[in-house]
Amino acid sequence: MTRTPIEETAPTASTVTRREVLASSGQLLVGAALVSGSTASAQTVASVVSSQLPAALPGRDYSPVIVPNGVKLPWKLVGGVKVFHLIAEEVEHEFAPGLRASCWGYNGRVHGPVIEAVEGDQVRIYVTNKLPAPTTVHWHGLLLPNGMDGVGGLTQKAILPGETFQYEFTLRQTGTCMYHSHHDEMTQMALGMTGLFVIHPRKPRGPKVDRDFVLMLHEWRIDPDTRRPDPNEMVDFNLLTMNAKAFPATAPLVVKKGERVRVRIGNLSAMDHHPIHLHGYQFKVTETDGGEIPAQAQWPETTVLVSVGATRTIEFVADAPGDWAFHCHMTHHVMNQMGHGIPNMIGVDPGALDERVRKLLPGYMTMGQNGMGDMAEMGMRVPANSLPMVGGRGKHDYITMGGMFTILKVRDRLASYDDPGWYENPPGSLATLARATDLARDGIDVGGDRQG
Ligand SMILES: [Cu+2]
Repeated sequence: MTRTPIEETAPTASTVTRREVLASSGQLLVGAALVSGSTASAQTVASVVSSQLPAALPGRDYSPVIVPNGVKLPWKLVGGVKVFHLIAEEVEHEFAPGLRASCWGYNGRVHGPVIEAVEGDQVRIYVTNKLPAPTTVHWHGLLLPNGMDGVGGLTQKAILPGETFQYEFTLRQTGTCMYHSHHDEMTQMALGMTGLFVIHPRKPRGPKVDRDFVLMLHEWRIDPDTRRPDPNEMVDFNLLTMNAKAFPATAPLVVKKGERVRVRIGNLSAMDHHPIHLHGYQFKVTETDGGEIPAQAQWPETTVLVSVGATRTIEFVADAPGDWAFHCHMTHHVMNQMGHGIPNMIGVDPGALDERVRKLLPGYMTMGQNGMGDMAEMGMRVPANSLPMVGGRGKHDYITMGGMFTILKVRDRLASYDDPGWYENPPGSLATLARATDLARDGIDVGGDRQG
């Protein structure tokens, strides 16, 4: 379940012929001529001309990113141009076992497959609309000609159902960008029509990164026992996801000790910014969607706020083995569907109420007097097609978080990057019940409570 599928149809280096390189250069020169009109600055022209480069290849020119729970969009090389094909369509998506919904996405995925390319590449992206409604695709954060920007009505006609549009531009930047529908935005993004667009530098810069993960954040309103995300919701989201999965369905980020880790995080939620917190580490914020942050300006953090419509990239060296929580710090964002908008029962003593109600409603039980934590564990029945309010079973106990939560798993040794299971805490490094002898030695009075 946690295996990371990677679709890569990269051609081998030998398939790039001199003819293709020359053809590519020729097209780029045409591109440069087109932008050298009155509105293009000399700088723009210079950067386009300087980007006449053959298509860069994975493994040789860059290390591909890892997409937990996701895939990458396949491409092929035609005349030196990287050709992609996005298909906007209805997608039956599973957020976690127990909850499926009818979403809108791309190429059978929610969110769409990650587009991965390299600075200087020329890309041609076909977009076929198999939805019942018009759509467009906006390339969010990319520097490109205005008519390629994908804003319905403003920069192009909408792509009608059944039509295929063609976008083409040269990548003149590096970093983590996104793509999303820019037609009936509220509906189409709420239904899932977003994706990440990663652009590697032409020449690797800075310390070599060993594990380069991408995560797209999103929020949804899906009422229990319904199958359609509600795009009209503007406040009360009940499903929070990383790469469109809610914990416990989020795949862990598996890393070997000592490896340098990068996590690129994008947020195209409707209304909420997400402060993403990593346990056990200090990381540096190395990029925004505006590009690289110079090393001397990078800021140490343990929580990075990823606002709506933005990406943030963090890096750290994984020097501390363990199972480290990595999650949104908004507490309602680590809950699943059933944990929101219910009456406040904290501290309520139901007295004989349960017994009396059970005469009318067999099996009734007043719940929530001590919070939500114990509710998940008791395995209460939930409505059809819904998730319980909180997480899943961990190594030591129940994990009382769900939603926008995953685990960074750092190990001394790894046979593969598949889920290595739970961390074995070395002796003496696990919080446990305090010993009576230690309490006595340190003069800690716990009142009448018994302690083992
Ligand atoms: Cu959040």
